[in-house]
Amino acid sequence: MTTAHDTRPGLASVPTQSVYQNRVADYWNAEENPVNLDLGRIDDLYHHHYGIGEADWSVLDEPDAVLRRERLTAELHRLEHAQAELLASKLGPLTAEDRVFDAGCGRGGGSVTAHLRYGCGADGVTLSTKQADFANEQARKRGIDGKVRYHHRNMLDTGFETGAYAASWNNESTMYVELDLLFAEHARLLRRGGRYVTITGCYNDTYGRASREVSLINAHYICDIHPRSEYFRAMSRNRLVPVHVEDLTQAALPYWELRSQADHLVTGIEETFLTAYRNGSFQYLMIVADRV
Ligand code: SAH
Ligand code: GPP
Ligand code: MG
Repeated sequence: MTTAHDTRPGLASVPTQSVYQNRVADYWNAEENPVNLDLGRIDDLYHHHYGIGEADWSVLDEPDAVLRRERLTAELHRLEHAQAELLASKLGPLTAEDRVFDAGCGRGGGSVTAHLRYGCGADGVTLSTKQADFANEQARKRGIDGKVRYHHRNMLDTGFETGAYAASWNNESTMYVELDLLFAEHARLLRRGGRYVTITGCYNDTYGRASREVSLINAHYICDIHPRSEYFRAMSRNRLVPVHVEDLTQAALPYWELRSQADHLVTGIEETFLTAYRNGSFQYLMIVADRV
């Protein structure tokens, strides 16, 4: 038996998962895309999100085929890491005594990024046992497993201690859950004055309902992208007050343009993202909020 507040890895009792959540777990337990593993191997920061910022297009002109592949891989990783740093920069100021909560942590790169920046402790949760084990092994290799821990748990019902966290985030993981349940759990975990950040893809309800491209992205990842308006409605119902909102759609385009040229890394979803961003039906959005 373990207690509901036990935050040590491997000891959590995981609540019964829904059929949908089992399917999401299966996806992440099986996932081994080179676009994620080859990038992560460069510096052992494994990200499952996209990149932002201007790209170094000169990598495409590299005449040596092997070097061209390497440079493309490194450039995509640089852009993905820039996204992680942008999110982490909005969590603080934080001290080494603070704890942060990484909701839908993937292979763990986001929590490592936050820890390296602030020295803070971190708890990440994922539905995938394989991801949690992988991320804990990475933390052990870095010698930060005393501060950064990953758990096989549901982010809607973590069992972690109420008010124990100075900051929390979802980096491209909100599209797997009901926002009211998600924000209720963040509001419970965050102390008053705590900071919440999300970077996410949402559909633009100026355009109407979800476009064909948004539906294709949902099918590809087994997720359910929310409309932009729903974020603000659900936050205001759950004591989360936005202090900064930034549309990162334009900043996301170079990453997808470059990725679509990387024959050794493409997964087939690249053109769909480019079309969705360009036709305005889909937005890459960052929301920073205070827990009041
Ligand atoms: N935030 C990470 C990973 C994003 S991928 C990064 O930026 O690298 C989406 C992640 O959400 C996966 O790890 C998946 O397991 C997780 N996830 C989806 N639904 C979840 C749920 N209900 N509880 C916990 N994790 C969940
Ligand atoms: C990123 O993960 C993708 C998601 C978490 C789901 C959808 C996100 C949206 C913004 C809609 P990844 O890095 O594993 O994807 P890929 O394998 O395509 O690089
Ligand atoms: Mg990826």
